Amino acid sequence: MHEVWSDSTSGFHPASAPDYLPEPQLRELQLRRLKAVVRRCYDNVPLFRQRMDATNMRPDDVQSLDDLSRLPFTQKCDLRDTYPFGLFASPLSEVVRVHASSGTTGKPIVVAYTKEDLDVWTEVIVRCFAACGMHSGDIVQNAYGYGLFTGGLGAHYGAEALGATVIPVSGGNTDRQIMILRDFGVTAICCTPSYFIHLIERAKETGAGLRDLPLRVGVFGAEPWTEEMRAHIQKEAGIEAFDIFGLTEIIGPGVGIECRAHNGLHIFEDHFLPEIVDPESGTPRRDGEEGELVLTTLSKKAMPMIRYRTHDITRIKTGHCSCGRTIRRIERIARRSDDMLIIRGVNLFPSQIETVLLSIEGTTPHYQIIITRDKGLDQLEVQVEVTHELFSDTIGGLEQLRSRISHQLEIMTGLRMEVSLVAPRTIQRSEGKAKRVKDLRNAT
Ligand code: DLL
Repeated sequence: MHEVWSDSTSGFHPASAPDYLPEPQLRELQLRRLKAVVRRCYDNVPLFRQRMDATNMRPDDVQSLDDLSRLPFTQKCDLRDTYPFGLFASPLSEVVRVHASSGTTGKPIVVAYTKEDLDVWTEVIVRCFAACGMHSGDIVQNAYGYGLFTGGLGAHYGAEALGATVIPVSGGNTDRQIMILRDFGVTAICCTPSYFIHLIERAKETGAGLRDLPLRVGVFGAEPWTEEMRAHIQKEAGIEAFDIFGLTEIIGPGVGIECRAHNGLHIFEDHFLPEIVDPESGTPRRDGEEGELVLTTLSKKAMPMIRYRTHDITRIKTGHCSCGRTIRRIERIARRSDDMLIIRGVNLFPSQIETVLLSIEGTTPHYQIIITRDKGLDQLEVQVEVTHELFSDTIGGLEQLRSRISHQLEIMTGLRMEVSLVAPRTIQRSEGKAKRVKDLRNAT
């Protein structure tokens, strides 16, 4: 069993959490757990044993945290190839929950939790919420999807354990979300940042401004977002917005979160050991250097992950956080190594486009990138919604805005692209993760 903090209301004392362990103690705990998890995988997961045997490595060869880099990587395709239960390290009789991630093609990937795994998950979500200044007595509207997606149930149990009142509304039904926000005196909301922007917009349309509500905290994640989006959300809703990170393969939400310093995301590294590697060669990179985030679960029982390649690009921040937590931070995740689009030979990340759009007055955070191929040449169109005020402006005014966006995009990306200004509410809203890129190159 993992330690559970005792307190008369929430069962939680933030100051005693492992977030503040002195570094030598934290490293010692990590090494102890790393040795145990490597042994568990070797004894129970045939794929892992084969890979270790192929490099002539035995679990006892893990003697220091530096030995981590000698262990084999795990990739998403390993989960697909062993679908559905091939990477489980516990018998099914001990698995009390499964979740799955839909993925874009083919079969989903399946993950498993024992009772102890669920306790760890609850614990890290409690630590997340505490880092956002949430406490017992908060009223939490949980608008992450419930079901196979990890967002809903993951946040749910953590909020309950914190002693908050949870409203398990799940995603969608925007007008009902706004009604609940208003009528139930909600103080904290959990959803994707793109969905919250949609809530702000819909609330404005119905004349129910969010700024006047008791809502104080937003816990947003599951997709990349930018500082510009944070500024927009905080201004429009009058709340403090936090970035929460996680992935199905590792546990779900709760791998890391920002604290109130908003200077990177603390990783709960007593449970999830982070490394940064070169995305191509897999060679480890030092703290401070950008690369792909690789995570090892240190305490998971049902489905531990050794050196899982996340494809998320970030860096481990150096130096200490002003909040006093000793667990390390990563920089916010703006892109994935497999998100990169190659347009006429130039590398392009959708986040570059978003940064430009959000810095230009008159555009809204709703946009779509459409890629086609014409006579063998890639064509890129960016459709951007403009505000009501601007849309009713003169043709000259709109044209001026269009060429400003086009110019700024070219400076940022080095690519010329077609910009189309579209009427408010034309671009489809998502209730979960936003899908901004339509790559039709193989269809044209
Ligand atoms: O999105 C888990 C989650 C639920 C996280 C709710 C936060 C809140 P997956 O569906 O497996 O799991 O997607 C994981 O989403 O590898 C990142 O590429 C991306 N992602 C998740 N959180 C963030 C974030 C959930 N805060 C994948 N910023 C990850 C940027 C994020 N990208």
